[in-house]
Amino acid sequence: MEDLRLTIGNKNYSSWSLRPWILLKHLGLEFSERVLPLDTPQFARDIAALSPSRRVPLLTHGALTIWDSLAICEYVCELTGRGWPSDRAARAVARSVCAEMHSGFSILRSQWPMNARAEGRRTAPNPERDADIARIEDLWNDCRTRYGAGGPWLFGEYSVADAMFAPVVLRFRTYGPRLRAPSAAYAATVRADVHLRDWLTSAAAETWTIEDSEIGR
Ligand SMILES: N[C@@H](CCC(=O)N[C@@H](CS)C(=O)NCC(=O)O)C(=O)O
Repeated sequence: MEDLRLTIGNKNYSSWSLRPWILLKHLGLEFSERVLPLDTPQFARDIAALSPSRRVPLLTHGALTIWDSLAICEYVCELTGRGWPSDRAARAVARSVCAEMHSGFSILRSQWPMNARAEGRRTAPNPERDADIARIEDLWNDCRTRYGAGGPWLFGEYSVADAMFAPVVLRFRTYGPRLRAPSAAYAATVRADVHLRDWLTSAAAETWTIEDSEIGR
C-alpha cells in the first residue's frame, strides 16, 4: 500500500483532526502525520499548497488527496473493510449518528471549543447548549442500549461513530457538565482509550495558544 499521510491541526485545539487520527489508530493503519499550527502564517502558507478547502484534516494516499474528516474516515474504512458496524441496520444508524455530529451541535461546538489540555473550566449556564448535550447523551445511550452489546463502544466494536464523538468527550472533560450514568460510563471508556491518552500527551506538549479557544475559567 502507498504511504498514508495525515495532515492535522494542533492536537490541543483541532477537534476535526482528532476524528480521523484516532480512527486510523484504531484500525491499525500505518501513517505519518504532519501538524500545522492553526491561526499562524505558517498554516496559511502551507495549507494553500495542500488542501483545496484550506482546512485540516487532510489525508494523502499516493497522488490522492482526501479532505474533510468524515470523508477521510469513509476512505480508511474502505481501505480496511472495517470501521462501520457489519449489520446493515446498525450501519445505517451509525451513519446517521455521524452525519448528525458532523453537521450539528453548533452551539456546543462554538461555546465549548476543544481545548484538550484544559480541565476544570466553567462557563455561564446556557439552555441551548444544554439541549445539545441532552441530545448527545440520548444518542450515546440509545446506541449503547440497542447496538453496544458486543463491546464498550457505541456499536460494540470501535467504529467511525466513536471517532466522531471523541472530541465531544474532551469538551465534556474540560467544561464538566453533569452527565447521566450511561453516558458518563461511555465518556469514561473514551477517556481511558490508549490512543486518546497518546493524543492528550502530545497536546500537552504543544506550546501554541489560541486565545479565542481559551474559554471559561
Ligand atoms: N468539515 C471539515 C471542517 C474542517 C475545519 O474546519 N478545520 C479547521 C481546524 S479544526 C481548520 O482547518 N481551520 C483553519 C481555518 O479555518 O483557517 C472537516 O470535517 O474536516
